[in-house]
Amino acid sequence: MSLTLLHTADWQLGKPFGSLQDEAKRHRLQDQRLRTVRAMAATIDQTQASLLLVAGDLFDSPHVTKATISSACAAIGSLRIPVFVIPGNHDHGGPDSLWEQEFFQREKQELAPNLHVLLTPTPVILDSAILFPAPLLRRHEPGDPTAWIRQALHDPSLPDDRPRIVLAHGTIQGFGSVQEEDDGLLSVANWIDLSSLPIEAIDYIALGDWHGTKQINAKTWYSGTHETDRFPKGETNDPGHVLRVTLTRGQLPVVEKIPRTTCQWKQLAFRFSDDASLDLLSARLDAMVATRGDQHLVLLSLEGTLGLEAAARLESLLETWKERLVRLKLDQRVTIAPSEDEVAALTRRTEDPLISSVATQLVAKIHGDTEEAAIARLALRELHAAMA
Ligand SMILES: [Mn+2]
Repeated sequence: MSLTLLHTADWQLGKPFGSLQDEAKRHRLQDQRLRTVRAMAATIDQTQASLLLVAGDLFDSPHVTKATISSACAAIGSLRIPVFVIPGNHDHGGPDSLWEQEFFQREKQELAPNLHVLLTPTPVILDSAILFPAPLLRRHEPGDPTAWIRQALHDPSLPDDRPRIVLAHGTIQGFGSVQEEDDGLLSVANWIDLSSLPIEAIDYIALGDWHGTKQINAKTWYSGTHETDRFPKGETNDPGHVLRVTLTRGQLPVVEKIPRTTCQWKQLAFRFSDDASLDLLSARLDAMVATRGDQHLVLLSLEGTLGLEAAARLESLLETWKERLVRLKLDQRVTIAPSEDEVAALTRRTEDPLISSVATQLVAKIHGDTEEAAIARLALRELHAAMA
């Protein structure tokens, strides 16, 4: 028998996005994570998936608000297929965890009867598959949470006609998340030792924790987060998808990446070659974002030199984009270098001897790498803008 499922992880619902100052924009990002869960209904229709797996970190923290729990349950309930979840390091299980709390239990029952939280390392036998969950019951699990599966796979009482799926959350690189223990020894937390799993007895390993979508081997994938939540970390990190996985017992999985993210976290590096290149930057941003500033976050790195007039125009351009975008993160390394004409216009103002005198003193200080020189350049830019 063959099974089509969706594999996703790291929703981190309730993520605070504390680095954003504007409250409405923070809510925009928080809300989008939830909307993207609801939008999976369309993916389920298109793919005819009959199961959804969330490989950990559904919530951002074990202490999310009750409102976050309610909206998560409502969104999951709207999906109308069984949703199987393991707790990850952000929303780990264990005594008194959010999963055990009465409020969560009640909301799950009323809003999301299709939600199944797997808190025990034991096989889950479904009509269409067998799940081998590796829930995290504390934030840093010192042992390999999948260790129990090595034996369990060989249990002769398990039906052998349906695909076997491992569901786990953590790192597969031993050096990836080294923790210092109380006794000063270093150990690796939440380390999934893939090489110890009998891969020939498994049909698919659904992993969570790494936010980019990543294939590890023919049967093992990180789905990545459904809704991108950080600026790009290298070319190989590619978040914002859900995976459509088609499984037949004993055959290699067929996996398709389906783009799902709404928010676009983009990076743009730009070097000003002359004052006219400011228009080029403006055009680049327009082309990248168009009228969808409410969906874009841009990490903008600026280098090069600009004259006083162009530097002031850059300031007003950045002011605009700061408002338009959900977030403008700036890496500003532009040097202000007044042109000869600009210097002359400020220092030879016979009608304003005071302005000329101040400008002359500032011009004398603008050269070099010191903080004083940088302040003098900014002061000159402001003086120039005031005289315009
Ligand atoms: Mn995680």
